[in-house]
Amino acid sequence: MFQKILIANRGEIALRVLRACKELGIQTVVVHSTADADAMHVRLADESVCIGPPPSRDSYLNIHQIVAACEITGADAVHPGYGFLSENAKFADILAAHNITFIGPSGDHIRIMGDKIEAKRTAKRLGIPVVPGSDGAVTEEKEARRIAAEIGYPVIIKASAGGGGRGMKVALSEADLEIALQTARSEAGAAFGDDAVYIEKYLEKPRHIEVQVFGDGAGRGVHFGERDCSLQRRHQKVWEEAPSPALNAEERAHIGGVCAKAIADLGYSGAGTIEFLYENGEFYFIEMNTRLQVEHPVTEAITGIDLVHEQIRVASGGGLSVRQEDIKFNGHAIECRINAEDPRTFTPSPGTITHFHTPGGLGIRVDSGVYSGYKIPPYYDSLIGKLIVHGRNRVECMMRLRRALDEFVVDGIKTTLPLFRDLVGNADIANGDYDIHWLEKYLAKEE
Ligand code: MV4
Repeated sequence: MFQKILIANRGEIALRVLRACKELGIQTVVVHSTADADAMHVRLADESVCIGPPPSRDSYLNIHQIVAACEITGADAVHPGYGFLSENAKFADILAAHNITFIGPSGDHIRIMGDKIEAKRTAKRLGIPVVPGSDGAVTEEKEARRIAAEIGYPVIIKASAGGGGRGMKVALSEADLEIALQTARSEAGAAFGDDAVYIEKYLEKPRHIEVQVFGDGAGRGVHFGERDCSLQRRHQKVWEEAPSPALNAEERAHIGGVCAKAIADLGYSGAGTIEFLYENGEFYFIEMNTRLQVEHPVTEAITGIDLVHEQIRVASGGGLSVRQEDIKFNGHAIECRINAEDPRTFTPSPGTITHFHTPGGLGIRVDSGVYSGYKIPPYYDSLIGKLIVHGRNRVECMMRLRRALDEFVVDGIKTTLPLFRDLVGNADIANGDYDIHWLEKYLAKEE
C-alpha cells in the first residue's frame, strides 16, 4: 500500500480523495494555487504545497510543479481527481518515469480513449455496440456522402480530438453535408490542432447512460451498473441518477457484462466510464472516460462500495476488493450538482458564502469543500457541492430529495438549488420520462 498520496486537484473532489486516504491510513499531500490557500482540503491535509498563481495552467495543470511537489514531500502516488490532469497521458507517463504511481489507467489506455476515432475502433473490436458510421477519419466529401447515404440522415460529424460535446456538427440532409464537413474540420483543426473528423448516424431522442467499470490491470474487469446522466445543459450534467429509470435488470446485466468483459480483455487498470446513447432499447457507444467521475457517488450509494478505495487498492497492486457476484444493487440514488451560478441563466456567481447549512438524515450525503465565510475564487469551475440522496426505491429517493433541498441553505451567492426545487416537483422528472434534450427545452419554456 502507498505511504503518501499527493492529491492533484481542488474543491470537493480533493476532499473526497483525502477522506479515502485518511480511512486507509495513508498520509496526504495537497497542492494548491495561491487562490486556494484557505480551501478546506488544504486545512485537512497532512501537508500542502503551493504550486503557483491562480490560473490553472500555472498551477493545477503545471506538471513540473506537481512532480517537484512529489519529490519534495516523498509522495509515492498521485490521485488526479477529475478534470485538470486526470486524462493527460503525458502526465501519467512522466509520473511513471519518476517511479511515482498515477492512480488511474496507463498512459497508453488514456491516449487510446482520448482519440475518439481510436476509442470507437477499440470499443467495436472489444464487442461493445457502437453508433453506425464511418470506420475512421473522413476527409473527402464524396466519401462522406457515400457513408451518410448508407446510414441515413440525419448524421453528425464529430472531431476525433473533441469529446464532451466539443466540435460537433449535424447534417439533416445531403444539402447540409459539405458545409458540416468543412466547418467541423476547420473548427477541429483550430481548436485541437487535429482536423480528423468522423461521421455517425445522429440519434434524435436518446438518453445518456454510462456504465461504471473497473479493471484490475491483470485481466479482470467488473461493472458497477449504470448512471443516467441525460439531464444536461450545454453538455454540463446537472442531475444524475442510478439506476437509470429506463432500464430493467436484464438490460443492465447484459450491457454491464459486455463492458466488464471488454475492460478485462483490454487489460485496463482502475476506474472507467463507458458512455452510451440509449434509444429504442439499444445501446450505442460514444466515448469512454478514463477517470473517476463527478457523479460516482450515486454508484457508491446503490452498491455500498467506496470507488476511491478501489482505485487506490488497484493502483497499489492490491486488486479489487469485490468480484462481480459481490456487487449488489440496492435502491435508488440521485445527485444534484450545486453550482455557484444563476439558476436560470447559469452565469457564474462567485463571492463569499455568508451562510452554509447542509441537510442531514437517513440517505443524505453532501460532498462539498465550502463552508460559512468561504470566498469562492472566480478562476475555476462553479461546482460548490453535490447533494446525493439514497432511498429504497425511486419514490422514496425523490421524497427525501425534496425534503433535503428544503433544508439546504447557501446564502451570499446565487446557486442552482432553486432549479432542483422546481425539477423535483415536475411530472416528467417524477416519472423518469426525459431524454438528453429535456432540460434545455424545459429551461427555454420557463424563460
Ligand atoms: C451524439 C448525439 C446524437 N447522435 N451522437 C454530445 C456530447 C458527446 N459526448 C456526444 N454528444 C452527442 N452525441 C450521435 N450519434 C447527441 C449528443 C448530444 C448529447 C449527448 C449526451 C448528453 C447530452 C447531449 C446533448 C446534445 C447532444
